[in-house]
Amino acid sequence: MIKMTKALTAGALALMSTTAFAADSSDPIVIPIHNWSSQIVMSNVVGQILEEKGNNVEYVTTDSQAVYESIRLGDVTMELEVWEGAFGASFRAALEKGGIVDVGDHNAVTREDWWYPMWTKDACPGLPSWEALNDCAAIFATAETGEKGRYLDGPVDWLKHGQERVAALDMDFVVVNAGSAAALWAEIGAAEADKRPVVVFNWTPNFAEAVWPGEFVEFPAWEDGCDKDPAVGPNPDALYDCGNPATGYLKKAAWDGMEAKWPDAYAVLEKISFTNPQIAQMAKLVDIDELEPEDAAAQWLEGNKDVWEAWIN
Ligand code: TMO
Repeated sequence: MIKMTKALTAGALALMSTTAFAADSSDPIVIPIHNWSSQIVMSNVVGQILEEKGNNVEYVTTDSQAVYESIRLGDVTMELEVWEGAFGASFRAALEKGGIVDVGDHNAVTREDWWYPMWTKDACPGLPSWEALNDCAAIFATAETGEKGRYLDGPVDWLKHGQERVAALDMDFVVVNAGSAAALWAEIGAAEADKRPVVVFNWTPNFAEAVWPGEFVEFPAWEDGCDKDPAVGPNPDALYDCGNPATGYLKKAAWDGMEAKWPDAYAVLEKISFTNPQIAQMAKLVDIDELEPEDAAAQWLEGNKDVWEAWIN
């Protein structure tokens, strides 16, 4: 009897290891958290979905560029918001080195660039052209920027290369980096009362589009290589003389060992796909409704069961 049980057990084990029933590792799946709201809420949404499935999840706050190196090395398991404009270069560099995989696109179109609330156009009617913006530079001048216009760029780790663009296109602007995303919203909010012209970094999908109608500045269109080859773009001697992609991707990425270690979770990650309105809603729950990210995620999951239950069954 004992012998038979042993044989059976061995047989069952052999069967398990050669079929698709391998269980996910109980080690925590490490999900990185960055410094803009949709990414923080989406990461909590996906973390809560994976916990619901029985996975262990750990969140770590990381730099949004260095994360691609951490994923490649397996220290971080996935990234849920790879924005083409801000992170395409770091993601491509990590892909070339190996250790990270492209887990596909969200059903979303993204744009990240210089942006103004619509009232700004009253003072600078030639907008959205970047040349018209530059001709209006003086209306964006502050005590801090002297004769030149002030452009409030994103936090440094988003690597928007605002300074390089100003130099490459010979613009009369001073680039100031915001300390946080909240500083961008404060700048727009402060300008709103007296409809003062402002130009700041912004993106879509985001909660901001539902609050302040506005437009992106139209720079020379992005071309592949604009960040690598000076010949690309209107200035033959400079990099970054183009706008960011106007119809950028939003990808998911993972450590290339994830599929073997957490096959079920990886299968869910492959299916996950959020849309522009869903992503804007995630940001709104934090930036307008002022929920904590984990509560925002729980609320989002509660209201969107039809969306995510299909991914886990
Ligand atoms: C990376 N971001 C969405 C803030 O531009």
